[in-house]
Amino acid sequence: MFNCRVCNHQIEPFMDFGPMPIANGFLKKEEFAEEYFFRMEVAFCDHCGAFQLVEQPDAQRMFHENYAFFSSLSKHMQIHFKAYADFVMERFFAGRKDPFVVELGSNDGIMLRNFKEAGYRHLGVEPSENVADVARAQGIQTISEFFNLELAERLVAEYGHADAVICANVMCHIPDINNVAAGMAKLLKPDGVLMFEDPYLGDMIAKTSYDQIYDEHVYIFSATSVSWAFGQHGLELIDVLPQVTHGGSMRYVFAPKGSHAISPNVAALLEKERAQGLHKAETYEQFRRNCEASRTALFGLLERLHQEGKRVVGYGATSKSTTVLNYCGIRPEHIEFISDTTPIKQGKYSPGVHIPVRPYEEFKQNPPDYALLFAWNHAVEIFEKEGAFTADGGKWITFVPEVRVLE
Ligand code: DWN
Ligand code: ZN
Repeated sequence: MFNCRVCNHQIEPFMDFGPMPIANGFLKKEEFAEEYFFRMEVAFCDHCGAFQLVEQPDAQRMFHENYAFFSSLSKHMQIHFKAYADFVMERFFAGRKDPFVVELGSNDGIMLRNFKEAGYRHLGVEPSENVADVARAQGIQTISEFFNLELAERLVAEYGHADAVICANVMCHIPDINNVAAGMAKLLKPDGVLMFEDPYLGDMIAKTSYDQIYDEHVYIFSATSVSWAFGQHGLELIDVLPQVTHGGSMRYVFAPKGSHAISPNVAALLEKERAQGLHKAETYEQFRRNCEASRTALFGLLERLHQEGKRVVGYGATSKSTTVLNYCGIRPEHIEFISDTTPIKQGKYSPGVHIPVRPYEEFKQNPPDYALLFAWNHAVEIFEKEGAFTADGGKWITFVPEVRVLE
């Protein structure tokens, strides 16, 4: 038993992924002996609807001066964040006098650069110094701190209240959601808006995309769970907008209660979540069985290809791949290397199972028989540029929504 992180009710974990390393903790050989592991179990709270990790490593172990994820490496994500920024400016900034936007977890400035270019007052809050430095180098105002109620009070004193507080792929990383929600409510103007988007529970359940679960993702949200959590802090859900990013995400828009009209999208999504059974323990039991079947199928396929002497290379050393590799018991003999375009990951080894990560050029120069698509959420962008691999007889292995070789 443990206490729900959101509402404090006693809940029982329903699934144990076993010992897991830090998902973005790509490491050197000499660091193998010291590698940190935690027990990754997940629980669903039938009181507030929160799907959550039972244990999460300390934030400093995950987000630090060597954080290995740079948002701007994906062209499609650059386009996505421009559209997100346009949505905020067009729908909420029109007619406002000198609006001020604060982004939490602003990474390398991929979203805020759009506000900067449009001449709006902006501030990024990004705890990982190395990615924040990339933003600062482009003139995007960024501070490197963890956001909480105390920081919100300091920001109000220094910059005034915000017209919009925005984030993407950040809220689901923050365990003390109550403190952060209180801080966001404090930072907002009485008619301000708060919005965030994160991987969506409904998609994860429907696609058995269990690789969304790793140390950094302490929650996988639904409209039901976020409206409960933020409702405790005087905020109400005024709109929801599904996104294709990260394999199926949801953008939630909140505002101080009574300050904005509520879109009919909200009631429709809450109803859809009930119809999907997101409020029922049985749904999560079935999800666990689906994950186990997916694990058996992927391991079986890689084992067979290994015995047949085929070369398999991983495509994209994602955080998500750490869950897949460790949960499925995949070993270096199954996967020759993982190709990735991020310089800080190259020359290192994947967390836990220690498969080498190599520059993309090695994939191009010596294409394998099979590419295991760990970055499946970027499939459209990747298939666009890998036509030659497929044309030359290369095959793709995917595991979402089911394990299969794409012909
Ligand atoms: O929530 C999070 C999301 C936003 O980003 C974080 N917790 C960490 C991270 O998760 P991820 O590592 O699973 O994200 P991606 O975007 O799926 O990672 C893609 C990886 O693949 C990057 O390392 C870059 C690489 N890549 C590549 O080598 N070639 C990506 C593309 C599109 C490519 O063509
Ligand atoms: Zn709860």
